[in-house]
Amino acid sequence: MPQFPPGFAWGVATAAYQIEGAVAEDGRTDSVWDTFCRQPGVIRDGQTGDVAADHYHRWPEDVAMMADLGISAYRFSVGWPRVQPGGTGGPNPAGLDFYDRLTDALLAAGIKPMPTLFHWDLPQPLEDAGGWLSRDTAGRFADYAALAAGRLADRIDTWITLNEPFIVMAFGYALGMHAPGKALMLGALPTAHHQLLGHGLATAALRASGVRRVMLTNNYSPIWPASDSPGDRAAAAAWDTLQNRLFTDPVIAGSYPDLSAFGLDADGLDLIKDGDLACISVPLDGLGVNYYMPTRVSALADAPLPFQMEPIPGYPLTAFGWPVIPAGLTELLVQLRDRYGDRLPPVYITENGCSVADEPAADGSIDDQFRIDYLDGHIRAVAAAMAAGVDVRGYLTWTMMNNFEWSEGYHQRFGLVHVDFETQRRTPKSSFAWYRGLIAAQRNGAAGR
Ligand code: IFM
Repeated sequence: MPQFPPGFAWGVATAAYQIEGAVAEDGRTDSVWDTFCRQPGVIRDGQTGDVAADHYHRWPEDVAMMADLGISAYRFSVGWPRVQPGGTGGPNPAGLDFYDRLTDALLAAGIKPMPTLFHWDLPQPLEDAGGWLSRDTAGRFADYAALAAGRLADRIDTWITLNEPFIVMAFGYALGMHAPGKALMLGALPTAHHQLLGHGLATAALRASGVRRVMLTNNYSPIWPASDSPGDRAAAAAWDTLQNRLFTDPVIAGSYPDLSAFGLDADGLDLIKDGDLACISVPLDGLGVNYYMPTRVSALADAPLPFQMEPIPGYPLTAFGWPVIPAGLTELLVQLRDRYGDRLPPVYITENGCSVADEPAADGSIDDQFRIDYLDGHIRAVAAAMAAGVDVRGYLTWTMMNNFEWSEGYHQRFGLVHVDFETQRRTPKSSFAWYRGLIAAQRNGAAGR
């Protein structure tokens, strides 16, 4: 393994609804995910995040494990309906207390907290008022950001506004596989602008509260055409626009990409008001990159969306069926640098990981060599991008412990730590020991020797 520069952040990432549980405690009210999970048939086996990994009660044990792992950064998300139930009005002190205690414990363990303000748990009353289809939600998000920073910015210097706004738009509002379960196809596009405006307004609110460093996290994927035909290449370019550019060009370059492949003219959309793009494109201090796999697409004639996904044969598959392609991460990072040049802020890999079936052996141990190989390959891919000149400052794996994987419930196991969801017993897997060893070797300057 190559030696990474001193100060490179090694960490793990999680999200509130996926691990906390305690959905009705201490004043927390419903988010869109609580509502969505109650609908029959939308989540595998009808599972919910009601209890999840019970992190709301077991956080001291979890922070102790993180300290044992040796990480220098922990990306978690603040639960909006915990901190500001209903999404309007004043803060819920008990909700803020939870993140206050967590922050202090992390700092005491020498771990830098990196909160994400929105990892998909929109308060239900805001969804009832239009959710991200409504411009008003952007302003509500900035108010909530100010409440959270008002309590925590004295100890936390780096904040992430949104997690994966593309997935919120695509799965939540266009296809309906995620909360709030709307299937509007291209009618979901306003959620892109409103999330980005929320990012811009929240950035201003965070900085006004004394926050020094603000980031945005997207999930990116190199897009591969299924063939060299002009149709497939155009389809790949269209998907690239939606996933890799729609949420990044406005932030980094101050303008929307060409949306003519969808019969749209972004600049002509009347939802973009004067001053919006200036607000959205205030320079970031870091770009969060989540990477799981490349995407292969072919053309689809006479359809509302001009592409369809194709399988990528010839690679190992995770338990989720996702192809393992570390070189895709190098390709992606180099592409981001080539696309945005000097305007690309320092990059942090804010998620990367895999689902592995992980039943404990008779002696209770869990050998997830598949994950070790996955992490090893992807961390080397980051090193390759850095050798090619991309400024990457950190790597945070997804995820610390098994959790609620959205529509897959508890069936996909992304954690370094196994959780028995009957007893909530935590058991570090072999990947935990491997990652601990890697971090220690990096810290000692012993990697690559
Ligand atoms: O679990 C999710 C996470 O919430 C967002 N990024 C992808 C992960 C794996 O699907």
